[in-house]
Amino acid sequence: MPSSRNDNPDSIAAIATPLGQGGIAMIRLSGPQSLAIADASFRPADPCSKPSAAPTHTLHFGRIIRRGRVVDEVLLSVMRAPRTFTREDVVEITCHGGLLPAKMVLDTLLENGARLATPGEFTRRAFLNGRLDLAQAEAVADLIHARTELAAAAAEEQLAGKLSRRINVLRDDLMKTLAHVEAHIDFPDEDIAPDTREKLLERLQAALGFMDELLSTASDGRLLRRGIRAAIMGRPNVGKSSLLNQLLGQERAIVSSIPGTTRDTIEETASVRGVPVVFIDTAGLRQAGDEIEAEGVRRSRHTLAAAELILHVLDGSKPAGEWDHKLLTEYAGRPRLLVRNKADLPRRLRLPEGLAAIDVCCLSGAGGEALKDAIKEAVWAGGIPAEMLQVMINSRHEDALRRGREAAARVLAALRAHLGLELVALDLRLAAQAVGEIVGKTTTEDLLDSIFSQFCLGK
Ligand SMILES: Nc1nc2c(ncn2[C@@H]2O[C@H](COP(=O)(O)OP(=O)(O)OP(=O)(O)O)[C@@H](O)[C@H]2O)c(=O)[nH]1
Ligand SMILES: [Mg+2]
Repeated sequence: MPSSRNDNPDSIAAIATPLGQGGIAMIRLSGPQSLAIADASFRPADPCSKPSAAPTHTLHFGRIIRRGRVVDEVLLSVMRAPRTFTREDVVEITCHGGLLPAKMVLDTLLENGARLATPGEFTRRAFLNGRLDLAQAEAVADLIHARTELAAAAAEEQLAGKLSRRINVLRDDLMKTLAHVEAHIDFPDEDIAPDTREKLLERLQAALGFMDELLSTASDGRLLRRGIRAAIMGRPNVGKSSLLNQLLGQERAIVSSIPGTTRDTIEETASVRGVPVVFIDTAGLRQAGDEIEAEGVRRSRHTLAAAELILHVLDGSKPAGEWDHKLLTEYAGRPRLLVRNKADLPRRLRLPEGLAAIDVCCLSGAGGEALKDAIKEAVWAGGIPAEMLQVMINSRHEDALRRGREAAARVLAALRAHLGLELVALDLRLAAQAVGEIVGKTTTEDLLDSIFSQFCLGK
């Protein structure tokens, strides 16, 4: 069970759609007074369909009235507990888009007794009321922030409870072992029978193996959630901005035959075989001609230092110059791909022994797909099997699992060495607790605050 429950909650309201102009906006209201607050704010077109008298999961047309004046024409939906996102009475009001109508509807609800929701508070209530566990609640945020279809698919699996189910099995297993060990503590004369000990060891071994399997998904999970940063680097005029545009499939950066065109860094995200990649176009590296270019070069260096992958672009139609060699040596130790551009022109570039490049032509787009494969291969060798997608853990899960694994490994060693069972029980309890944190069986207010504060308002 979650550690804190909402025994007498107030009713909360927030605008759930992004702020700005749009076709419609939606205001969400949740809590025990939702229907009463809706009654006070809403005048139904059909006088019989007062929200508090309406059946659950029904939609009503009418007006929001504030201090006797019409605020907006709206559609209001009534959803009664417990079949709602928060498991409380929920009212959703759809009004005309644009900041003002939505804000005035919200103000009306606040004046009639609702409190403004904090970020993620609806999802927090869904968690506290047992509608979602903690891993599922995090999946809601992952889904909202997903930048590729693959990331969204992973979030959907987590939301559906695939990870949670396995974590619960693991925790139950540890608890069963604990019960066994504790039973023997109560009868201090008897040691654990050899065959029982064998069984316990086997079960623990399996639990450790499973934890390792989950832990191995952490780096891919991180990749899917936040993607990687790939900086496009090279001498001026080699076609860096052209390459950025080609990878994005849009004319994002200015391309010109004048060396030193790009002054500032430009970044944009694209999906490369399912991985979100933030491509960063940088100013060409050379002895800067003026103050602005010097600042551009400084920014390029800064970006390059932080990038997880470097796409080093070279002009295939020109012999390698001093700067090419300089950059080839300078970034030799970093994860990088060499991209030989201008494949449509006669090749004059000779690469130093042992270096291989991918040939592309940014004018025709030739070589683009091979480059994307190489990028994917560089960051994500092997790809992600479908069953792994179901249990892609995040860094919080990783931390909890590591602690759980350490404790379980101590248990294994202690059992093998016939050490005292009290100590074994203590570590088993620690392991089960750490694993339980993932789904929120054990939580603290601070942990919940840190998770839900990352959500948007109205979610
Ligand atoms: N023939 C040929 N020209 C290309 C190709 N790719 C880019 N160019 C040309 O090369 C010139 C420089 O391209 P940019 O993309 O602006 O080069 P850059 O590396 O961003 O240059 P800076 O921003 O000045 O550092 C432009 O005139 C492009 O049209 C290519 O594949 N073949
Ligand atoms: Mg450029």
